[in-house]
This record gives sequence, structure tokens and C-alpha cells, in this order.
Amino acid sequence: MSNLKTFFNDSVKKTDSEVSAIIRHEIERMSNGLELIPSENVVSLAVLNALGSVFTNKYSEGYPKKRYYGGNENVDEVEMLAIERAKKLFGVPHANVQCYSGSPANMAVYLATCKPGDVVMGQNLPDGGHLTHGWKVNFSGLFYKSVPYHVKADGYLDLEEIRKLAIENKPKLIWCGATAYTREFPFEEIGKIADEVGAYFAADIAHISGLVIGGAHKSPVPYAHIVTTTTHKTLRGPRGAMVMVTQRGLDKDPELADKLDKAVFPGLQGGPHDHQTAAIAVTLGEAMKPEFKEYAKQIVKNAKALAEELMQRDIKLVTNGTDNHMLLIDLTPYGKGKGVFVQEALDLAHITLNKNTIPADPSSPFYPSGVRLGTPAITTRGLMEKEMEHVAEWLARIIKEVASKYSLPEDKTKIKEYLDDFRSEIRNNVIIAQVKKEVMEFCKKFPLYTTLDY
Ligand code: DSN
Repeated sequence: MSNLKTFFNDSVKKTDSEVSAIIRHEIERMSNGLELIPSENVVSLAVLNALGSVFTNKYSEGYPKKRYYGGNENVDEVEMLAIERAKKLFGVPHANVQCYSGSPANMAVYLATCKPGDVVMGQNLPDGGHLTHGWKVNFSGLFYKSVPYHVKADGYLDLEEIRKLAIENKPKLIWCGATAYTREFPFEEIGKIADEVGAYFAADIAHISGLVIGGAHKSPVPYAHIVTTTTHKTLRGPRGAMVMVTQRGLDKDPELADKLDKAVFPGLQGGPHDHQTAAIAVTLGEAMKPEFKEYAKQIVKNAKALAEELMQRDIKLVTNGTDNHMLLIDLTPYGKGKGVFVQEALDLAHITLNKNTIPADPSSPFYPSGVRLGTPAITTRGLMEKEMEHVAEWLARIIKEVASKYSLPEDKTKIKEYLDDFRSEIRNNVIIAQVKKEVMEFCKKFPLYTTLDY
């Protein structure tokens, strides 16, 4: 951690002691805890350095060699490098690396393929889907006619329903991808359905792109027309995103790459974040190293080991396991709406995850009945299968302690007061205090920056 403190704070400290202190506290929080939010990771010092580089000073609307401003020769070089690396890694003929983040990348897909009011299909948000795949309060559900598809009672995608809805509704665009789905995505099957109804098929692999590159999850590239991904999840890069067109996409629509580029700029964005592009280039360079494949496979091994250890402790998992980096704990054996208690108690014990809906959740999205967790960040820190026993034990101890003891009041006006009481009570809980002590001691063996110090 000392290298990290030096890396950051020398200049910030000189000019702004307040921000410097906050950054130091965040380094300490990360170092002294286990990060189990499956969409988070720990980037290398090289990625951090590129992100903090002088490229943040530059404006460069346009694309390499076709810019509206001068002085872009170095920006061109770094953007072309990122594009070439993305194309090679994912095996696609076209990549755009300028998207500010995942939602704008997905927006570009709509802009390039649909008109407002067109029918689109994606996995329903409470069933694990993403906001931008057609959720009612998101632009994608407001400007397009969204026909969501669902998971079955067993937690797996309902392919029969997807096909039936597609035939009935003739969507222009079908998404496959999710924020809370623990099984392999059926890219091939959904690709066939999209072909049957003439829809564009976009695979949003934000969560699993690192696994795809590492050979730990099937690639959507042979089946989809468009692939989007954020760069900060299993790919282990800066916040950002990419949108890629496959050969299949170009065969369907030879203009697709051009349409997507135009959708990103000038359709949706202004100047790209060149410091982010530089950091994405570094990330993709790291992902080309053989050790990244090992890393991706280890993420999945750790997730499977954690799933087994949890189930041995009678913790229920949606689909009874995982194929990827993620687990969804179903807390309904303890009652409904228990996610908030588990998330907050674990937070106190320095284990971070997030409350999440489970399929057919009997409660609400704000007070859901599950928690979502995953292994990308702890794998980066060097934890292996044998360590999952400890992680599972801490999770199980706290789940059993709070999920059976606390229940949300039926009267919604009483929830705030109940949660306030819960929060003050758990501060004195001996089991949570003991787990926190053990977690902090354990974290010393896995410093934040030892495995990625290049
Ligand atoms: N917020 C992201 C996640 O946690 O999965 C998705 O956008």
C-alpha cells in the first residue's frame, strides 16, 4: 500500500490536504476490506498512471486522422493502438473505444439501429437485466417500445419465452447481457432467434468481457452483430466502454460500423476522454498477456469455490451455483426484503457487496430479497480457492446473524425508523465486530497493490 500512497498523493497533498486525506481514506478502506461487488475491480498502477496522464488536457472531437482540433497526433496514436488491441483481443473487424461509459455505449447501439418507438427486447431489470436494455424509467424504455423477457423460476433465462415474444413483437433489436445473471449467456440461441425475426442482436458483455478474453466464457462474437462492454469490470481497466461490430454485423449491414461511430460522435458525445482512452489501451495491453488468461480462469474458479462453500453452510444461491464471476444469494429462507440488512452488516465488517433483486422477488427493488457478489476484485488481490472457505464463513456468519433477527416493517412509514435502530444496534454486535477483526487481519496478507505492480 505504501507504493500506492506515494504514487498518488505527493502532488495532491501539496495543493489540497482535504482531498488528499479523502483519497488516503479510500485507499485504506479498499486495503482493509474485501471487495465483493462483482462489477468492481482493482486496476494496475500502469492503468492508474495512464488515466492520470496529460491526455486529460486535450480536446479531440472526431476520430483518428479526422479531428476537428489540432495537436492530436499523440491522441491519434493512442486511440489507434487501443482500437487495434480491442479488435485483436475480441476478434472483431471494428471497435470504437470513445464511449464514456456503458450506458452511452448502449445508447449508441439504439441510435445506430433503431428509431424512437421501435420495439426492443432485453432481460427485465428485476430479473437481472440492465437499465439500458429497456427498463421503463430509462431512456431505453421511454423512447423505445420495450418488451422485456424474463428468467424462469429456476433462475435461468427462458429461451422459449424469448422466442415467443420475438415472433409476436418483431423487435428491431434484441439484447443479451445482464447485471445479475450467474449462468453462461445463451448467445448462440438468442442469435438464432434474432435471425429468425430479422432483429439486430447486441451482446452487452460488460460483466464478462474479461472472462471472454480469458477463455473463461463463450464469446458472443460468432453470434452477435454488435458487442458492447464496459472496461472497468472483469476487464480490469478504467471506467469506460467500447462498442464493437462483428463480421456478422457487417454482413447484415455493411454500414453498421459507420452508423455506430456516428452515433457515438457526433450523435451522443463531444470530445472523447483521451486519458481514459490511454488507460483503456494499457488495459487491453495487459489483457493480451498470458497471465490475464490465468486471471480470468481464476476468477471463475474462485466464484465456483465460493458458491460451494456457501451452499455447504446452507446459504441458498439463485440457480444453485455459478458459471461466471458472480453469485446471487437468495435470502428468502429468512423472509423477504432482507438484502439491506445483510449489505449493511457486511459493510460494517469490511466486506462490500450489494443488495439485489432475485427472480420473482417478493419484495421491492429498493428493499430486495437477495445480495449480489463476485470474485473479480478479490482474485486481483491474489485470493485463491482455498481462501474462499474463509470468505464464505464470514458471509454465512453475518447472514445468519442479521437475516433472521431483522425484518422490514410492513408499514412503509416505519421503515426509516426501523433501519435507524438496526444501524445503531449492529454497531455493538459482537459477531459483526469479530468478523471485522478477522477480515482486517486477513487483508494484511493480500495488500491492494502487490499482484499488479507493473
Ligand atoms: N452498475 C453496474 C453493475 O453493478 O452491474 C451495471 O451498470
